[in-house]
Amino acid sequence: MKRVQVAIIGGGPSGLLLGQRLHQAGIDAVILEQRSAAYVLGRIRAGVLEQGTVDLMDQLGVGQRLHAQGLVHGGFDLGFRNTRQRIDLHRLTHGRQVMVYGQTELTRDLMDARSACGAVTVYDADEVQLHDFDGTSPRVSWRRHGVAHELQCDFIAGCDGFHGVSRASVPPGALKVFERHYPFGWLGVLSETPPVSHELIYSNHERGFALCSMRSLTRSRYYIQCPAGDTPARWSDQAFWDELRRRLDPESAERMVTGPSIEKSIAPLRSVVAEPMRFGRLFLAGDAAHIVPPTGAKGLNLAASDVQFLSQALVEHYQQRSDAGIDRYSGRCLHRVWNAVRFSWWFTSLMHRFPDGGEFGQKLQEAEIGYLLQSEAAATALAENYVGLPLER
Ligand code: RFL
Ligand code: PHB
Repeated sequence: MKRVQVAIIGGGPSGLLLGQRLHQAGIDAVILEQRSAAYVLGRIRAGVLEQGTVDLMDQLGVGQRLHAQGLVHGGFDLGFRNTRQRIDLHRLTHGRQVMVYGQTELTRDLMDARSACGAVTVYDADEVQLHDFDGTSPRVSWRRHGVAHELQCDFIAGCDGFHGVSRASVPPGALKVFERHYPFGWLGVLSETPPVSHELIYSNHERGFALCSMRSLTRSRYYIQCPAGDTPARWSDQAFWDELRRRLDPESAERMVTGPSIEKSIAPLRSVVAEPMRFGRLFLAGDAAHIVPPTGAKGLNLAASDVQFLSQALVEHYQQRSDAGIDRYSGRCLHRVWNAVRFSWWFTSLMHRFPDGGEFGQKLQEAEIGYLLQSEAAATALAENYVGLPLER
C-alpha cells in the first residue's frame, strides 16, 4: 500500500494552504478533493483577508498576484438611518488594514503553486473514508472513476469544510458541538460593474441588512439579508437591485451601477464550533471544525490561522521530534476561534433584522450603533476585531 506522511482531505483554502506549507517544510502530503478543480474555483465566497492571512501567503511564496491585484482597505462604511459613517480601521488600529482579494483568486494561486512544484492533488475523489486514526497507522480510502484506492499515513488533516466526512468520522460522544442558527441568509450577487464605493458598506436597514463589497475595480459583490429557506430562483436581477437600493443611503442608491448577475447564491447564516479539533491522529481545520456567519469576514482567516498552528505542530513533530505542538493544537485554535465566533455573532446581531427581535431589540440596535459611531472606545473594539486579533495572546 502507498504511504504518505500527511493525508489532507479537502482541496479548499485550508487544504491548499496546509499542503503548500508542508511542501515547503519537506513533508510529503497528498490532497484528496471530492470535486473537480473547476468546481472548487467556481465557488464564490470570501473577499476580505486579514494581514495575518496575507503574511501567510507571502511566507508560502504565493503572494505576488495578491499584492498586484488585491485592494488595500483602511476602513469601511457603516450605513444607518439613510446615512453612512466611516470606521477608520487604519487610524483606530494604529496602521493596520485588510486586503480585498477573492477566495477564488487565493485558491487559484495556491493551486498553481501546487502544480508548479509537482505536489499531488487527487480531484474527483469519491467516497473518501478515514480509518484507524485513533491508532498509530491511519489510512484513507477513496474511489476514483470507479476504481478503489487506499493510502497509509502518519496523520490525517480534515480540511473538508462544513459538510465533509472528517468531522462526521469522529465517534459520537468524542466531539461536543456548539451551534446557533440565524433565521435568515445572505443572497449574494456577483456582477461585472464598478463597485458603488471604493470601500465596503455594511448597512443596517429596517428592510434588512445589505453589504456592498467588491472583487476588483470593475467587479462588484453585493449581499442582502433574505429569509431562511429563500431561493435564488425567486430573485430576478431586477428584484435584487431594487431591494439593494432600498437598503442603502440615497446617495449610494443613486450612484449604484447595475448589470446582469454572473453568479447568484444564498448562504445560510450560522455559528458552529466542534471541540476538540484533534482526535488521535486526525486534525480538523477550517470550516470542518467551525463556521461563523460571514458578517465579520472571519471564516477564511480562521482557516489560515488553524493551518499555521497545524503546520507548526507537524513541522515540530518531524523536524524536532516534539509532539508539544500537536498536543496544543486544538486549544490554540479554539482560543482564536471563540474570539472570532463572538465577534461575528455580535456584528451579525447588530446589523440584521431579527424576525422575532421586536421593537425592544430594534431600539437596542439603534442605541448600540449610535454608541459605536460616537465612542472611540466602541469603534476601536470593532476595528481591532475586524482587522484580526493577534495570532496568539
Ligand atoms: P471549504 O472552502 O469548504 O473547502 C472544503 C473542501 O473540501 C471538499 N470536500 C471533500 N473532499 C473530499 N472528501 C469529502 N468527503 C469532502 N467533502 C468536502 C470540498 O469540495 C471543498 O473543496 O473549507 P475551508 O478550506 O476550510 O475554507 C473555509 C472558507 O471557504 C470559508 O470559511 C469562507 O469562505 C467563509 N467566508 C468568508 N471568510 C472570510 O475570511 N472573509 C470573508 O469575507 C468571507 N466571506 C464566507 C464569506 C463564506 C460565505 N459563504 C458562502 C458561506 C462570504 C460567504 C457568502
Ligand atoms: C465578500 O466580499 O464576499 C465579503 C466581504 C465582507 C464580508 C463578507 C463577504 O463581511
